[in-house]
Amino acid sequence: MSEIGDKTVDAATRTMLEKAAGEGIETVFDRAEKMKPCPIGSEGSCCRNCAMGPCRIPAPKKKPKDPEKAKKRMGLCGATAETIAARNFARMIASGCAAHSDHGRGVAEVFVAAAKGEIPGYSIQDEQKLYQVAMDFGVEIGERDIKDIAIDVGEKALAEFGRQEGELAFIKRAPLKRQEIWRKLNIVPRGIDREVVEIMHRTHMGVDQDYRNLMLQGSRAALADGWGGSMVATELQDILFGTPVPLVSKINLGVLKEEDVNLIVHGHEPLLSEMIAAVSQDPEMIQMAQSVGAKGITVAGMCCTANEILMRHGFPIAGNFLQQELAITTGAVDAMIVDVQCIMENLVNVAKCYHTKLITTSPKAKIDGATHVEFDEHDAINTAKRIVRTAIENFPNRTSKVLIPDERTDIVAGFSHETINYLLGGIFRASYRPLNDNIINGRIRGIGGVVGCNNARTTHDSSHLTVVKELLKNDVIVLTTGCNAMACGKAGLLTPEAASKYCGEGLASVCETVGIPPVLHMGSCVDNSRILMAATAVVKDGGLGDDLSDVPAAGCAPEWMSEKAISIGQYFVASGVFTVFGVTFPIMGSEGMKDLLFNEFEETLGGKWAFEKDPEKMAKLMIEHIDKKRKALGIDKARERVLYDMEMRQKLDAA
Ligand code: SF4
Ligand code: MSK
Repeated sequence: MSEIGDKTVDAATRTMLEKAAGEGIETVFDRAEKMKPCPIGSEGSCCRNCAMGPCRIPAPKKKPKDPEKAKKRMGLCGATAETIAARNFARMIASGCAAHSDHGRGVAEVFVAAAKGEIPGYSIQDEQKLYQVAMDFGVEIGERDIKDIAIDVGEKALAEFGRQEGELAFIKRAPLKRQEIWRKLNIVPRGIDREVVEIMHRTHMGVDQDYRNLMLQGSRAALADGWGGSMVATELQDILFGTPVPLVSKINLGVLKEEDVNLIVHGHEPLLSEMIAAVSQDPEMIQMAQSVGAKGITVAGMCCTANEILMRHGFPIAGNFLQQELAITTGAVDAMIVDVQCIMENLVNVAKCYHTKLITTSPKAKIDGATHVEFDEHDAINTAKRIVRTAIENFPNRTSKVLIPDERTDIVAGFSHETINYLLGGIFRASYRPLNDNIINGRIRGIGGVVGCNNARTTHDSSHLTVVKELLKNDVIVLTTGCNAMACGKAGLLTPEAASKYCGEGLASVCETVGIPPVLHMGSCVDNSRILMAATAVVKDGGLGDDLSDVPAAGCAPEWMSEKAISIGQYFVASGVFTVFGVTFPIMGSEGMKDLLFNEFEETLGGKWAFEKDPEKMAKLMIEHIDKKRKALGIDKARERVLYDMEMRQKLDAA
């Protein structure tokens, strides 16, 4: 058995692992020791797409001298290692795209109903963004009533899912050169659902058996995620709940309070959690909590639901993906409310060992043994009240000894790409110009997008922090989302003070001047679309090339685990971004796929993948790529800043 210190670098997680061990609670950390991953499946070499299989064609231990011989490895139908790995990879993209996009569809449905005034509790919060999105969708604005504009925007957004022909509307947000690349390769998504369905068709037994062709469709579906479903989710959520602006909050299990009724909202969608957050502050609810002996009500988030209510309202975060079982182990969680994605089924077993009510809320995501309170958006406030009441009534049932770790760290979050615009350029001249100028003059070396999950196969949060700290030291500003953002938050990297402590001189000076943290928390997994928009704004502001692939930038998911991460990675690569993944990579059994993803893609898509387990090397790869792009732009040597004195000015005037 490995030491607790090898399992996580987070002190609160260590404390809770000790408590869990002492109380006989099994967690994902224990199961990761007992059950090793299947070596054939993890390299993408297992096909079970028909009943003649599963066919397993593990990669040869040594690189074959004759590559033609390697191609002879095949399943019963003759499917090669390339075809099998590509089909599996494409299906991961389809699943990831479907998850993000179904989230987006749910938001769009609520948006239309809210615009029509059919559901109390939801209303338009950001009119400015509504107009912006209306223009993207070609919705007439003129003198029209805001309600009518919103209905049209919602219906246009919904139509993007079932669209059969043409191009998704947000594709036109990308730099023109990027759009041309996509059109030339015929990978512009036609409709979000269509691209997912086509992957499922093409990967059925005996259909598309050319790995390059499969990966073109994989790219099209991934783009349908990043520039489609995810972007729809982010934009409509911003209009409904408000576009994030910087705010302060706290993170880690220490945000729970022993004397309060504690609710944890976990999963991904803000539709219900927004209501729970609002209802928890209702004086009637607080009074009810006090009537059962509690001091008040604490609502904290977990995984990306946490990011959603943090970004817009500053609600605290209890932890990231690998901390979900441990939150219940505190004995202080009166209800954990889950919706969709990244919810471990074992929560139900851990909850049974304590008094915690595990409440599922989505008809799409039930757990055997949990309490199901179906979320009805038409009656959202009452659903939220019912759930908060359940938690309050459960408060007196606490059985075990409560132990809440003392760790809670200050964070600054809420960096939408619009906010970065204002912060850098000012209210009257919002622009990315100062960022571009600082990249050009070398104070900022480049941009690193570091995102993604935790993975129990690697030390919790460790790779996240190593990669980010290496980048900061080398003057690379970091944009973050998801569970990486939380790892950074817990380690104190999401505060302006982190600049002087962790950054190189150039980056520190910029962050200190603007007053921002060197790691900018941009939101949840669907909000990776904000990173696409920020990178696009950099291109459009000029001086750093005319495509996303020209920008000195790189992406990374050091501890990824979900299929959504693969979809995100592929849409970044297909958008021209060099992207490094850690832990494991599911195509390593295929030489052809390795060559395609790690090399050939750079020629066709402008971006490519890399796989590297060592976090220091991950950062090094990113920095090398950033330097390569700086060289191509002719900005590889930091320019001396020329300050004109009076004599020089006079000479210029006379010239
Ligand atoms: Fe085996 Fe081919 Fe069936 Fe896959 S599709 S399980 S490789 S026979
Ligand atoms: S929650 S997808 S573990 S980032 Fe979005 Fe974290 Fe990954 Fe889930």
